[in-house]
Amino acid sequence: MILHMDMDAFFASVEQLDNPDLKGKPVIVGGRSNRAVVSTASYEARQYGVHSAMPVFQAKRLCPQGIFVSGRMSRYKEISETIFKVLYDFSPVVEQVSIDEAYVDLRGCARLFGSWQTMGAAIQKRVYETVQLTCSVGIGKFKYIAKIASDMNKPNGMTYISEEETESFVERLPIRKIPGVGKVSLERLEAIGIHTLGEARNIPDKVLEKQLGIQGLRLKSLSLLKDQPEIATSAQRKSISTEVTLPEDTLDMAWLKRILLSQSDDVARELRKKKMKGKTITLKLTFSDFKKRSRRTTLKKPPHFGRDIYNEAVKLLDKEIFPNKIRLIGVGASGLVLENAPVQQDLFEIPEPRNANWDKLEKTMDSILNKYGKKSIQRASLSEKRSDIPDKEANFLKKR
Ligand code: TTP
Ligand code: MG
Repeated sequence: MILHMDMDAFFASVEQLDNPDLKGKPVIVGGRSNRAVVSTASYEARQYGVHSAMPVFQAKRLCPQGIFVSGRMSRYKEISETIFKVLYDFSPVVEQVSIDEAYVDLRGCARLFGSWQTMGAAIQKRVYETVQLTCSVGIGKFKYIAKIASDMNKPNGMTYISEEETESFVERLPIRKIPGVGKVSLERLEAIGIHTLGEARNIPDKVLEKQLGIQGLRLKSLSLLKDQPEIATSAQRKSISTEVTLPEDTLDMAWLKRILLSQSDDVARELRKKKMKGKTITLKLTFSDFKKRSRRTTLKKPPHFGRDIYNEAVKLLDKEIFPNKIRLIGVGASGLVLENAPVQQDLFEIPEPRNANWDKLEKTMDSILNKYGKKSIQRASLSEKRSDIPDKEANFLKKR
C-alpha cells in the first residue's frame, strides 16, 4: 500500500506557527504587489473563497480582513527537510513530490506494525510532534489513488481506500480528480459523455487515443486497475558498497576472493537491514599504479544474500585482465529496490538450483552479528585465514 502525505495550507501554517498571533486567522501568503498571486491561504481565509494562484488584489477584495504576508522560502524549505527526515525514519521508500508532499511505500515500513490506517496515523502523529504542523494522508493501492485520497479529508485528515474498495472507487472516480488531466482533455471527454473512470473503461483504446493521445491510454490503464508506476525513491539512486586498500599489492586470486566474500556478506547484511535488494553489482579495483577500474553487472533478480553478490563479483573479477597488482578492492550494490518488490519473471526460465541452507545461514549470521558484534562470527571459508581479511572500511549508502 502507498501513502500520500500533503501538509495542510503549508506556507500559511508555517506563518501561524512562527507567529502565534496569526493562529485561527485568515492568513494569505503571496507576493507584495497587487499584480502578485496568492501562494496559499490558511483554511480560515479559504472560507472567503481565497485560493492558490488567485491574484492578490482579488484575494483582498474577497477577504479584506485577511492578513497578507510575503513568503519566507528558506524557512519553508527548512521545515520541509525536517518532515522528509521523519518520513525516511518510517520507510526507505519515499518519493518527494514537492516541498510539502511525498509518497511513502508502507510495505517498506520496518518500524510500523498493524493496519495501514494505524501506520498512517503514526506518520501523522510523528510529523505533528516534530514540526507542530498537521498534514493529511491518503492510503491506497496506487500512487494516484493515495494522492486523490489525501485531498478528500483536508485538513488533518486520513482517507483509506482498501484493496477491496479500489475497484468501485476507481469506477466512480470523476476524471477531473485525476492528477495531470488538463482542462482541454476534460472538456473533450465531457463532450463525448465521459465523466468517470468507469465510463472511460468502456471506450475503445482507439477512440481515447484519438481524443487525448497518450493521456487517453493512461486513463484507460487507470480504469482497468493496471499496474501503475512505483515510487521513485532517492534510495534507488544510492548504492551500498564497501572497499579496502590491501596491506600489500597482490595478484593472489584466492586471497582476493576471500576478501570479496567477506565484503559481499557486509553489503548483503546492510541491504537486508534496509529491506532492500540491489539490481546492479559493481566490482571496484585500483591497481598499484593507481589506475582504477569499475565493472558492473545488472541482474534481473536482484540479490540480497552475500553468496549471490559474491558470485557476481567473482565472475567480474575472473573476466578481468590485470595490468598490474591490485591495491584496492571493493564491491557494491546499486539500483536498490524494496526486498518484496515484484521480480520480472522470465517466461521460459528454468529456476537455478538453490541451496536454501545458504540463505538460512546468512539470516542466522545476521542475528548473531547484531547481538554479539562484528567479530563474533564468520564463514568457515574465511575463518581459516581469518587474519588475512583486512579490516573493512565499510562505506555504506555512499552516494554515487
Ligand atoms: P499545496 O499542497 O498545493 O497547498 P497547501 O499545502 O497550501 O494547502 P493544502 O492543505 O490544500 O495542501 O502546496 C504547498 C505549498 O506550495 C503551498 O503552501 C504554497 C506553495 N504553492 C504556491 O506557492 N503556489 C501554488 O499555486 C500552489 C498550489 C502552492
Ligand atoms: Mg499541502
